[in-house]
Amino acid sequence: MTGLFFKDALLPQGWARNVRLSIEAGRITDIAPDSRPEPGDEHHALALPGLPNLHSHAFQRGMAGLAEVRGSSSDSFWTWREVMYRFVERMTPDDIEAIAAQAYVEMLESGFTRVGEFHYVHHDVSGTPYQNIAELAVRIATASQATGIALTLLPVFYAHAGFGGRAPDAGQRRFINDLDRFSRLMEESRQAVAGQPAAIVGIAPHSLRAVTPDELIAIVPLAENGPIHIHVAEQTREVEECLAWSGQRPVAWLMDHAPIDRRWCFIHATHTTPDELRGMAEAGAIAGLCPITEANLGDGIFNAPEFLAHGGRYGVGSDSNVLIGAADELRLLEYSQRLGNRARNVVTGASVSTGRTLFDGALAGGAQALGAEAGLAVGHFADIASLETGHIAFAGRTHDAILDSWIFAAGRAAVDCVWVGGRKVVAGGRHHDKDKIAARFRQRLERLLAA
Ligand code: NGQ
Ligand code: ZN
Repeated sequence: MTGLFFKDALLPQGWARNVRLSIEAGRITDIAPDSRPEPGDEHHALALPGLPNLHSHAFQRGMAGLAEVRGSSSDSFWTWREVMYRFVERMTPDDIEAIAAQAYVEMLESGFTRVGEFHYVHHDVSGTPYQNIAELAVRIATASQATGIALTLLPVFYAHAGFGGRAPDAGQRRFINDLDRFSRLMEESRQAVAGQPAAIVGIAPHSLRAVTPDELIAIVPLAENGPIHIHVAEQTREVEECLAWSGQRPVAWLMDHAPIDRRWCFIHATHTTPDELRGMAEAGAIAGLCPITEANLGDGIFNAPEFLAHGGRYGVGSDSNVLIGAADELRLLEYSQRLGNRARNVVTGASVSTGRTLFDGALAGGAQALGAEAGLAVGHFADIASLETGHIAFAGRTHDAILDSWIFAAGRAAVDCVWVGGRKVVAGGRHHDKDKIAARFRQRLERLLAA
């Protein structure tokens, strides 16, 4: 049994003082506010629940900063994708494992405790399955286990290059499966995480560009009770192509043709109509927002005011991992709304802290999207981030003002310790295996980029 004692903690019912958490076998077995520390307890200042990162392509951490040169004409999401495909062509399983571990260390150090890995690079460089068809899922699982981040693995079904079942491009050969091979991949992916008690498996049809309607309906049962994630309406070109193909916009098409419910997470949902947003909100689907990547790729701005007016739920994801940070995603979510709406305190309600609203929203929505529990409660995994209350940004602040100051004025540097499933993986802002994982990442990248 481990005892953790916090001077302040954010519990589901709100802030509490002098909170003693008891942890057994990775789970919280008791929460005692207004208590005293017991001998042997670890003492910390302020506990937050760890945040879920609902959307990651871990391997893309390796190309962060390598797509920031404009081509001869104008650059776009689609030219970025060409650069990304060229990077995918070279990675070995060891590269992918090393890059994923580095990304997961950075997530943990920033206060994320679970990652939704939208995992779509499946095959070798020639497009041939590895001997274990889920070899690269095994590598993702190994990286999550080694770093300690809890994993929601979302094996991706990818079969086509565009609407109407267009044949895949050469650059997509490492992603492609038919239905048979995908169901084997799902079985082996479940095996890959079998040793991790907190792991959850869902599925991810990559996008409406990559699956046909029949394929989409056929794979839904493979999720069993797990989450279902799909990229949707990130780019206006996708909306135009979907309209040309079906007469409907992508979110509207999904609402009409797929069994959308609370298990679903719509990644991006950037280009939507008010009706589409109302449909998503009423179905209980999560909007999976990835503000840093959406800014980096020039996607556009999510219509948060409309979605929130219908009670829509959202979470945040680090997606391309060009920059990894829990506070950073929440900050840019709010800032993009301020810029787009020329207003302040947008993703919030009246007279409440915006930081608190963003945090609570991303915690609940992210947990729902990853099939996980939200918050510090008895029976839940002990997934906790503590803040360094001595950080200058927190001078004179308490409670919600600390959250606001963390998100808007401090960021990663103010994260102190992180526990996942009761295991302390970050102390003093540093992951316990940071140096070794960083050295391996550096070595793999030097080799990859020299080739
Ligand atoms: C991906 N990433 O699968 O990595 C996508 C780009 C696509 C983002 N959408 C590829 N951010 O959508 O075709
Ligand atoms: Zn994505």
